[in-house]
Amino acid sequence: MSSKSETGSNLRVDGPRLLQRLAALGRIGDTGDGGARRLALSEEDRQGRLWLIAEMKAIGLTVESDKIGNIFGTLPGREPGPPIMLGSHIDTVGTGGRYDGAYGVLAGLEALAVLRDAGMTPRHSICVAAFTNEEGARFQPDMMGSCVHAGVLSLEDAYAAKDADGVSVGEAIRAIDAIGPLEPGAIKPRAYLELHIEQGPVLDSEGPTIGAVTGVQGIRWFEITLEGESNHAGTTPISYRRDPGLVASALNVEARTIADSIPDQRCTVGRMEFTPGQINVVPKRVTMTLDLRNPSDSHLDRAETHLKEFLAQTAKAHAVTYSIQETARFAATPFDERLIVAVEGAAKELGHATRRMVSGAGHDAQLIAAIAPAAMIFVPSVEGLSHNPREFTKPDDLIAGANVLLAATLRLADA
Ligand code: HGY
Ligand code: MN
Ligand code: MN
Repeated sequence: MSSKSETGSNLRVDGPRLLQRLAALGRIGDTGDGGARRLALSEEDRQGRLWLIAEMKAIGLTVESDKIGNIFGTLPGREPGPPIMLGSHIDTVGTGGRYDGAYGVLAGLEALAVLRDAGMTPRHSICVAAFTNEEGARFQPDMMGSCVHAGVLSLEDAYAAKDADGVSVGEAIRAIDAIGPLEPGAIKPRAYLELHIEQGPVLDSEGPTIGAVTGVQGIRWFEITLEGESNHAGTTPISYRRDPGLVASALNVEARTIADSIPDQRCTVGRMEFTPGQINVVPKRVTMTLDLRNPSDSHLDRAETHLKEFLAQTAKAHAVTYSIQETARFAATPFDERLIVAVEGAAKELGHATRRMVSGAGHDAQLIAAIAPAAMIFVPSVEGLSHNPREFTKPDDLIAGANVLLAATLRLADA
């Protein structure tokens, strides 16, 4: 590290500048209740992208983007070769907060701004990535941009994914002019570090401030369409009914029963839509989603098998037909031990205790781990809230996490 201060170990982020950028990005797609809504490839996402690119350029980074719209800002190193990559995402769910994703991208940006301000050129290049459609709220699968970057999803299949209105990723990405020239996966990182809010209650309720994340649990998403027969709510005897709403509701209850009976199992029915959705009509159709998660893939297999068998039996008993489409499948993913140790060492250097933990939420790091050593750093989410406008992390914790990211990055950037 050629610089005024040889190791950079005395460097700290500019806290107010980081908080100011977080607030500025949070105003893009501001939902007026403390949250933000920047659904992937929406107008708000377009504005967020343009803002981020301007911030990257203002710091003097080399800015590039690829054909799925992933954005990369790079601080060149003294030596040629693959960069250390930091990053996360700037898209949100529909009722999102201001920290999920944005924090990791902007803390990465802040780390590079600090190096720039200090006149430091790291041995290896350092790049900050903002991956397209991490959330999967509008287009499935989630982590779409990092899936394409890691080569586990083709650009064609990504472009073909459609939202609830039938708009494809290909149409939406063109509409916001977010297609870049780089081929997917063009920037192969030497290592990947992602700073993120925990989005769960562990650090907030038990401490400490810094989580050294050892991996991400497995994820499986399904979209289920159930077909019955619409009929009069008053004249149709129960024995005549073919009610998809009953089967959907029974599946939701069974999902909770399974979650309570398999260790570390989480099941969520996030959406259940009735058609025609009128008070006096037995529903014709129900579309619903199922989100299964577990740190153990074999436990996930058990939950998936059980719920599919339950669905088949219950649908048959009520003469309801159905189709089930898998929209995401990610194996439980361990992170790189050397990087986890670097995170723990960086935190210790800054006087922070750490705890090792598995991530409950999916993250881009889960995919980048397939092509490079990867790890994550967590900071507390107050009350464990996330995917909720009340998502909040204390400024001191945001700054502490960003300093740990900076210190860990400096260790890797000169290794
Ligand atoms: O669903 C997830 O865990 C992530 O927020 N996409
Ligand atoms: Mn996220
Ligand atoms: Mn999220």
